[in-house]
Amino acid sequence: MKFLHTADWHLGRLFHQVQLTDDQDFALAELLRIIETHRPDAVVIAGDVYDRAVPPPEAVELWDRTLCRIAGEMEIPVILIPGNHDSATRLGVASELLCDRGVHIVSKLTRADVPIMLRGADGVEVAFFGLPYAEPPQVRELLNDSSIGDHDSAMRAMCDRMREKFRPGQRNVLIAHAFVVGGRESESERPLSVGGVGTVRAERFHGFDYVALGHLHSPQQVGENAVYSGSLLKYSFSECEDTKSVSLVELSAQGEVTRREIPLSARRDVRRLEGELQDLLARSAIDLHRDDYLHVTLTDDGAILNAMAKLREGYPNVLNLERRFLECRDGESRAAKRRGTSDADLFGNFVREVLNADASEQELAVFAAAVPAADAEERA
Ligand SMILES: [Mn+2]
Repeated sequence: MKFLHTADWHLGRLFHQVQLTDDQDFALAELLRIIETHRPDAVVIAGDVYDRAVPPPEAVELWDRTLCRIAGEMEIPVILIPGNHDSATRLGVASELLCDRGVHIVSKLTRADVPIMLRGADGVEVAFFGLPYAEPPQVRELLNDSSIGDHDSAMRAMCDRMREKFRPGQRNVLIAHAFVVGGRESESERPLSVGGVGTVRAERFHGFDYVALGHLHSPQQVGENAVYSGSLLKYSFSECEDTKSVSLVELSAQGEVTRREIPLSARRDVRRLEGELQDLLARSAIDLHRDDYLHVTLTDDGAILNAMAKLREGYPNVLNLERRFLECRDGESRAAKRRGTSDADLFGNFVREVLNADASEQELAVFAAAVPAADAEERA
């Protein structure tokens, strides 16, 4: 049995006010090519198809188109669960009809212990258990078990129920959306619990041959055969160093797991740049990827008027701008550099920077008159 594991598409996401639908379309087109090339027996999506409970129409259209390509045209079964960003009810519309067409949306907790049985081209039969994301009280109510108070105890109870359905010699895969202890976080994940830990322990998954996880956006393994495929795109600047990928998993009749990460490329990368404005603008002229989404740290001293607008002349998609005033440059501290510079000179430099002209006699006089009052106020 060969299946493709992906998660955290977050369709409809805004990144610093930029609508990412075109970027997601680009990445999904590549995902479709990967599926066509490798012809897996199933595609597993471990939650957060959408970024919001009520996604924008473009996001729904992209989901519709992608799902029809995989399950319709390519006739490859798709198994998915809602994550904490999805509305289980909305994502699960018509799920009982769609399973006849190879689209298995496990959106109801009551269906979590009913495995989806699929047979691979190699004849290996696998039970896929989908666990839709749920808050601990929902699990407590479903199981009528007052000992369930957090995500960890809810996961333990749900996995226990699934294990009761294991058949001898059967291979079992769990699909879940959770924060496993020890996993590395990114800035683009929404915490699963307010004021609590929200984590689950990897040993809750014992007995499963593979656990296809969603939630954490960096691809990573967190337990024996418990894996985060990672998100479709970099959704924060904390993910600059990530290589986004999907996992191609092969599960043998004996339960041996072989996994390959297949990298996904992006229409625009998410990067950090640092330097002085003029240097960065000079570099932008020869930067083939000047359309990337950028976080820029400017290290210039002094004021820069309209720094963002100036930067965007070279790099149109600067999304975040930060100023860093270096304490020590050229072996000389700023304070030392400034020492001996009078208030009037500082003001003159500022006016020159902002207006591109020297301060007039009159302006200097107004400034000189205002300084003693400001000094007195500061001392008071
Ligand atoms: Mn997510």
